[in-house]
Amino acid sequence: MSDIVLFEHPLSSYAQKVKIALREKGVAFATRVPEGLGAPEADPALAALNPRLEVPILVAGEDRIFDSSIILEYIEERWPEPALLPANPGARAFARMTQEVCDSQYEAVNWGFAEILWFRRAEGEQARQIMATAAAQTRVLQAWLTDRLGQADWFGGDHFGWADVSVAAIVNRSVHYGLGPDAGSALARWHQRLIQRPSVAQTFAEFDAAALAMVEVGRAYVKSGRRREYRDHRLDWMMRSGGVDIVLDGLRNQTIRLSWPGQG
Ligand SMILES: N[C@@H](CCC(=O)N[C@@H](CS)C(=O)NCC(=O)O)C(=O)O
Repeated sequence: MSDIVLFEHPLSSYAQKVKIALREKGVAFATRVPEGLGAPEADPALAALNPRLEVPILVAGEDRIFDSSIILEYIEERWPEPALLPANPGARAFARMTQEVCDSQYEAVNWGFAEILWFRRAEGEQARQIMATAAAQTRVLQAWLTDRLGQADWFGGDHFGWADVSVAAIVNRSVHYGLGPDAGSALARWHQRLIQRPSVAQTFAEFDAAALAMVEVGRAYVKSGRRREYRDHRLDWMMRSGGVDIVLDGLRNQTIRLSWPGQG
């Protein structure tokens, strides 16, 4: 049994980021989906690992690390080869800025789309309008990424690296939603190269299997008393993209929780 355990969910873009990095480095690890994720009452076992009650969490011997970006830093420091971060300070900052926008602005758009598609927070015209808003914002973010990619094979230039790991699950999720980059565009060609990598192919296969199940269980998940966390960029996204009443309804009927501390 590996002493490296990743608490995760295969649909989480943050967890996928960590799995791709571990697999690129050839680090053996086990995965667990915490029982208590989204449970009506905070699960003490999960809270002991992360008071925010979020995955991913990496348990490595004595070390317990939450937050995908901090986990990525840990992985790079503990298993330096092959390096994901470039050596040059400017290039390192470039990679981290790409990660930051993917983790905040772009992830929130994908998440909002799933709140409608899988968790059925809206029906009819409102659902159509929120999904159209997400599609328009996806185009803006993909244009930003395309510009950053330029003519290079990878966001890291000649080498697959940190920025590619950070963009991977985020853009792949758009592809899954039918909102992928235009066929033949530099970003679409990057995605084609990306899915050839064994680290990525395995991670995306796990995503695909879970996404298939979600079509069936999304609505039931919310009705079963589980609460989804609305926080930071995600909450902001729902408020500015046509979902103010979704937030208020979810708080009233307890299918939504806000972030720790307070509503844990
Ligand atoms: N900043 C954190 C965000 C992690 C996060 O939001 N995880 C989501 C899954 S994608 C979660 O566990 N949510 C708990 C919930 O909805 O109850 C990271 O980068 O790891």
